[in-house]
Amino acid sequence: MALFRITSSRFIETAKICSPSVLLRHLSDASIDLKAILAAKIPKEAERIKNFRKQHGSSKVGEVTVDMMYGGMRGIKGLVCETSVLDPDEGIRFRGYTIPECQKLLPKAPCGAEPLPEGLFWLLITGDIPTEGQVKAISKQWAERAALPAHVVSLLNSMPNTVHPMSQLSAAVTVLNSESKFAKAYASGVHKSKYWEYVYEDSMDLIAKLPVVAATIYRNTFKEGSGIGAIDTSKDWSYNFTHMLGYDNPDFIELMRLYLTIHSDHEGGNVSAHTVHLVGSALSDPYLSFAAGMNGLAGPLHGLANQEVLVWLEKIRSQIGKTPTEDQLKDFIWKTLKSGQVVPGYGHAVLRKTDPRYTCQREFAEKHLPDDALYQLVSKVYKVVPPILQETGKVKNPWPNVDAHSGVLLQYYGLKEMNYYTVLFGVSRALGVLASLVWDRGLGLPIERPKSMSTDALMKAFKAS
Ligand code: CMX
Repeated sequence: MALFRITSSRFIETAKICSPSVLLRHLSDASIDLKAILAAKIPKEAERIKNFRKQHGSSKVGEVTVDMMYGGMRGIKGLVCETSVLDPDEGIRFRGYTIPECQKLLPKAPCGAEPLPEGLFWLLITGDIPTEGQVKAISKQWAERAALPAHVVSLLNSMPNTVHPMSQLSAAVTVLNSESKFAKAYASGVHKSKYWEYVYEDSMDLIAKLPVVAATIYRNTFKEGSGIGAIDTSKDWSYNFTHMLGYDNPDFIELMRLYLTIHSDHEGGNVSAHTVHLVGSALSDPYLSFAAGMNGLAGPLHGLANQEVLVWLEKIRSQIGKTPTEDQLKDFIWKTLKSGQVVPGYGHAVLRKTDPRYTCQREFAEKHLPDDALYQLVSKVYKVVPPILQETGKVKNPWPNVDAHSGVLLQYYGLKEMNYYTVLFGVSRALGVLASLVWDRGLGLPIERPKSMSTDALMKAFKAS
């Protein structure tokens, strides 16, 4: 309704002075203005939540047990996240849409088959499936906002290539906060009802700049600092990113569109999403909040698992050979477990079935690289690992997650530097966590501060010792 008001008032104003074709252009200008659309949605949603809290603010959602407190807060429902919901059996839904539904409904590049991540961002931040025009407008904005300030370029160029790409990403994003419009507005005393507008501007800028940062890291670290080329403002985000990395195979660009779409969001409690939300709640600007999230993504139990999977597969190939038998694989997996290590790419804190992000990458492999030897190995591992993890009797989810499949696809297209893989995950994760951050400030969520207890105090509460 509010959106209609914005559109129709502009319509009436311009109706007095414009020809019909100009009127149509004004109408469509309003329909692609993401910030205006959010400006209409945020107060309505804030009002809906206010009324809900008035009625149900003291209703209970669940119980907290002692095991939950010592067990990584698993299962505690203590966060609100609008952008996506993770069902243990079904997997992720982005604003209610499954991955296959997103693949079908979101706009694609000309002649492309995979969704454009710009469309997923629009869906995450507005809740609506975007039109092609809306997605094109986002591609254009991101291309136009992509330039890096000189000090970030010189910081990246001064990094020795022994610094892990995720550390380079985190450092570059941290110092990019010199550009934060939110930090400047806050310092100049902007009213808190306006915070979200500056967080939105920073988020759009940061998403636009991330591929340039990430491609610079890649070319500096692995390709002897051989430049990244220019952004083409008529092309989409993934096209430009893949080209800046130095690749132009159209199938690889399609893979990147899929990759950057499916890694974007996994509801609110995972380490990277939760960290961005938590740090943002202190009103740290989006650059600082996102950098903090990237430091969490860089952990081997979270995003770095995509690197670990490739390291582990390479160990199999070097120790056993390129086509191990099932029995040889079983021995190797048991050896991994008995040496106190995890099988990377398997298991999940919430999922209890094969991750649909794994499945859609498997489908991509079936379509584009069915005979690839490494893909054959990944498929064999998929057959052999789950029964073994089940046999341990302790692993709650023996099935593969997203990280078990992403590396093999990148290897196939020539991006073989496995310690770069988590950076790609990070670029995608920006879409979800920054969409959420805009809403966090739009809804005026307070600083996050759960209560902790000492073991002594807990024991006292239950008269235990
Ligand atoms: N290999 C070996 N052991 C595993 C395992 C795996 N893949 N997954 C779980 N376990 C073990 C746990 O280490 C734990 O052992 P202890 O009781 O000895 O501490 C036990 O099984 C129970 O763990 P769980 O409840 O099943 O799993 P958690 O919720 O604690 O942890 C996760 C989830 C993802 C950290 C874990 O499954 C794991 O370490 N997997 C491998 C790393 C990985 O692929 N991470 C990527 C996840 C997706 C992402 O965030 O990108």
